[in-house]
Amino acid sequence: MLNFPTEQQPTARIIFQSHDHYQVIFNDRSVHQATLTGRLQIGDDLPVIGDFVSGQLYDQDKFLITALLPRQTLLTRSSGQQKQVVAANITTVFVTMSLNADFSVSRVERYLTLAWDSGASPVIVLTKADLEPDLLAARQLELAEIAFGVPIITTTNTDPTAIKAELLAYLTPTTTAIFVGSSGVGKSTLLNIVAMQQLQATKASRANDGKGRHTTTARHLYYLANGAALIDSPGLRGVGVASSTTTAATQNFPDITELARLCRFNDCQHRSEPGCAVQAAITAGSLNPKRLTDYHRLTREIEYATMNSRQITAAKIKRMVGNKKNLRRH
Ligand SMILES: Nc1nc2c(ncn2[C@@H]2O[C@H](COP(=O)(O)OP(=O)(O)OP(=O)(O)O)[C@@H](O)[C@H]2O)c(=O)[nH]1
Ligand SMILES: [Mg+2]
Ligand SMILES: [Zn+2]
Repeated sequence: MLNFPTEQQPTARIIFQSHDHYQVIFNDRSVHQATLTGRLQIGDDLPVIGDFVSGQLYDQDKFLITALLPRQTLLTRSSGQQKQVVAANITTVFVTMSLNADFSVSRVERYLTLAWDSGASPVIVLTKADLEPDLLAARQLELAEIAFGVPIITTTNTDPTAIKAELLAYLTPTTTAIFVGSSGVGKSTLLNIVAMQQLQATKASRANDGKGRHTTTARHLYYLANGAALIDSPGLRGVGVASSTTTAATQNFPDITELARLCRFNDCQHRSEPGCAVQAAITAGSLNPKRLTDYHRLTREIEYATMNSRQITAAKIKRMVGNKKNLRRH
């Protein structure tokens, strides 16, 4: 039996969604195709993967979703100006990154922000440790500097026993975890290992640049034997941190917003990201650095205004240490 909320009506959990086609799982682990009632279809809050819903069975095995049950957490990301809902009721976010081509501390930081913002707890998973054994210690250290108590797990697919032990420590019967990270880092590989069956296809990365092939194309939630739920997701192209800062920033800093369109990353924070057009303009003397300082102050204030106290403390510590790290570099 799964840990479902009890309701008057039958309760189910969304394990897959593609446009208006849903799949749900019942407490007895039976899986059904599902659709939304008209009222839900036109509402603001569309059910997403991980949501608990109530409704009715019809036609023997089809499920009509009539209500969305309250969410404990909501994982979102921003894509350009838009906020996208990734999944609901996530308790643990496995921020997955490979030790080789994909390694980026700033990307991990962005994922950690997404996870904290959602109300879930992050765990950093450093994969493919076998590929660059000489780099392992240095990379673990780099991550430890920004992790702040967030656990860091290191995995290699040649040691499934260790992977199971490490990941299952975070996969209790009340957990709903999700793998996030770039394509090809080994998310589906990890899922298959902890589930001890070939649930998801995996594919070798491209030989020339080591980039993934976007093998997984949709999110899918699986229940493990112990009752933990685990979502595999496609590699995300960019990690946008959704926030209400965008509008305010656009209004007050048209010069920076204009330049930002030329930054390499569309979620560039204009701090030390490579290919940052705002930093380049400052270096070239065409933008007064004070503009950027003011811009950062504004975005930080808005961020704080929307954070809870735990997040504010975490953000302050991160900022303090970020500064120290920069000092050391100079
Ligand atoms: N050497 C090595 N290869 C690994 C490891 N983990 C996964 N791989 C390989 O990396 C490739 C990509 O793995 P996937 O699990 O498909 O990656 P993914 O993150 O699910 O990729 P998308 O579905 O595209 O987002 C496969 O060929 C895996 O066998 C590891 O620890 N070491
Ligand atoms: Mg995959
Ligand atoms: Zn930038």
